Amino acid sequence: MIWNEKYECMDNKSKKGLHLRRLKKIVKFVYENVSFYKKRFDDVGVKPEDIQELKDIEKLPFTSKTDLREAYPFAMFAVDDDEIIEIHTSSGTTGKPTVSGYTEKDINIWAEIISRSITMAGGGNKDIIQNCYGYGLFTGGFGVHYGGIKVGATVIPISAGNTKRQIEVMVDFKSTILTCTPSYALYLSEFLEKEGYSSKDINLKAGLFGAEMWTEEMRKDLENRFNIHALNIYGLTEIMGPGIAQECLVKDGLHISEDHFYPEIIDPDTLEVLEDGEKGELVLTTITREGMPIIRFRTHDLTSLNREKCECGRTTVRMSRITGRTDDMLKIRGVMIFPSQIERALLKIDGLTPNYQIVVTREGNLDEVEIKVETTPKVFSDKIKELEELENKIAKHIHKEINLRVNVRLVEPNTLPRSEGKAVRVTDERNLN
Ligand code: DLL
Repeated sequence: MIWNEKYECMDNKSKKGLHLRRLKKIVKFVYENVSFYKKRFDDVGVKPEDIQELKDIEKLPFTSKTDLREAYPFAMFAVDDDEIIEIHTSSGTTGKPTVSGYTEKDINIWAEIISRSITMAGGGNKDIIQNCYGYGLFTGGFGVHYGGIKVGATVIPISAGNTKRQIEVMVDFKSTILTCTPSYALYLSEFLEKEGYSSKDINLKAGLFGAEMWTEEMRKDLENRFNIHALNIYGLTEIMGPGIAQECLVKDGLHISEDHFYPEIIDPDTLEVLEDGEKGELVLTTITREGMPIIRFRTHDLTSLNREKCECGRTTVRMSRITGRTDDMLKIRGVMIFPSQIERALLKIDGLTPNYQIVVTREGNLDEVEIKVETTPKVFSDKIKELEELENKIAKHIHKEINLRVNVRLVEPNTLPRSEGKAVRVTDERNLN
């Protein structure tokens, strides 16, 4: 099932035509309506008329998170304040949050792209969506809500937290689709087990998991625990929220709704645009948004693009699973490592759970990495010697897989903190400034 065949199955030529028309229009629109963009374009000497072919997008300057912060709260809006009907913000853990404003048309587009996401997961009007993304300024809750309503599903707006209640609702209301972060899904599955339920007692068929990095290994784990299709949903506040890209049941990359968002991949150091298939930083341009159109936003998320037609029949460009962010990369004793590489290596070992934490410290001039990871109850041993042997075995395995020497500390099941939203996996205690 495809939600919107017209736009999800376009041939290449029509797609390029659509992109160029929409790009020209949005560039003119921001030039005339957002003083930030007028100044930016004037500074580099580009006028809207200079966009004659798609490649001309490369003439336009990038927009960064700092630019959006400086525009706090509303200076990036392209329409009068009274046309803005909803506002969301990023979590803003460092500094001011970035604000995202939506007109009615923008909210309709958001509902449209999430309708596509739900359809990609095999969902429709018969489904009961347990939406545990947070409702509020975070985009997760409302975004999924609008899409769920548009496909005619029943949405349970339970939001994040109160895990006991989540389990009750999942069992009693027979939820069929679960939407939350992958780390919270893991916690929910543990809680289910603790309450004495198995996957047979629930009615879930799919999960739309996103808002944080996760791996194929984690997918397998979640699919086994719930007996569902665990699918990846991607998005970010600055561009719109969840639903910018979504995996279908083929599970081979996330389809970008490219009739609304134009993606590019750049080398984060040279800022050059890379070829399809090459891995780099995702840059997104909103080509239909009214309230707060964004030109060439540097997401800092690392991925690559694949334009081949998918087995599902959709022709939309697919991005690979995000493997990290340019600012997530850890440099340890000179070696570049992403937390996702550690997660993948860990989850290849039987008896470990995806509950882990990476702690980086510096002793003298030497970086040390400790990985705390929970074992399954069966594996956890009271015998110190046995535990130590296992820890050494895991450390050797990680060294072999990713060439990084680490100290492993196995901890008892259910002792690391759980998260209801985005999990914090890394604590970097080095003072690197
Ligand atoms: O996390 C929007 C969202 C809500 C996406 C619900 C999916 C589901 P922000 O809080 O602005 O928005 O965070 C955006 O989260 O730049 C990525 O680094 C990360 N992220 C989002 N989805 C994924 C994913 C929402 N599927 C930032 N895989 C992005 C990896 C993701 N990272």
